[in-house]
Amino acid sequence: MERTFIIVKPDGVQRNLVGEIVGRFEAKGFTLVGLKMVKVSRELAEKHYDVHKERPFFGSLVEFIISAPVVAMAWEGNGVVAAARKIIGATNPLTAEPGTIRGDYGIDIGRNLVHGSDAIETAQRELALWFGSEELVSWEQTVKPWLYE
Ligand code: DAT
Ligand code: MG
Repeated sequence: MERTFIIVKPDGVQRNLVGEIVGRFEAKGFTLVGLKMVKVSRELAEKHYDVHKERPFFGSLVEFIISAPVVAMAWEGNGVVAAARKIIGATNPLTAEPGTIRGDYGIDIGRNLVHGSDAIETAQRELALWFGSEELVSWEQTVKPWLYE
């Protein structure tokens, strides 16, 4: 089953939106298979955002993600990678649709609350970077017949 990697960024934790953000994915029906609070090291931040290292905002992005704790999560379900990106909304919260996390709670592109993997291969890379295999829990959600035909 497909998995994706989600982070509640420092602004989401500081603004007490962890429950709200976790709740969006829970309510959709996806299965939580990993969850931990992390004070991110500079090394991990730079690896996570490696794809952006030539961008002008790379420095501020790294400083931001290490500035306060984050909540890292793994979610499982059919089509979860693309669906989670829709739940999160567009990168810039000002143009993100209302009803998305960023559209409902953010203003600034540098304070956009959530990270979500952008493709299945990215999710695999990010999950391996952030979680040990023993930290990811495979379990059978008993409600599954009521979510999947
Ligand atoms: P996303 O988080 O929607 O996948 P991304 O991968 O393009 O967006 O960029 C990673 C993060 O970098 C993004 O969440 C916020 C920041 N960022 C992106 N574009 C930016 C820009 N033009 N100016 C400042 N920060 C930016
Ligand atoms: Mg991205």
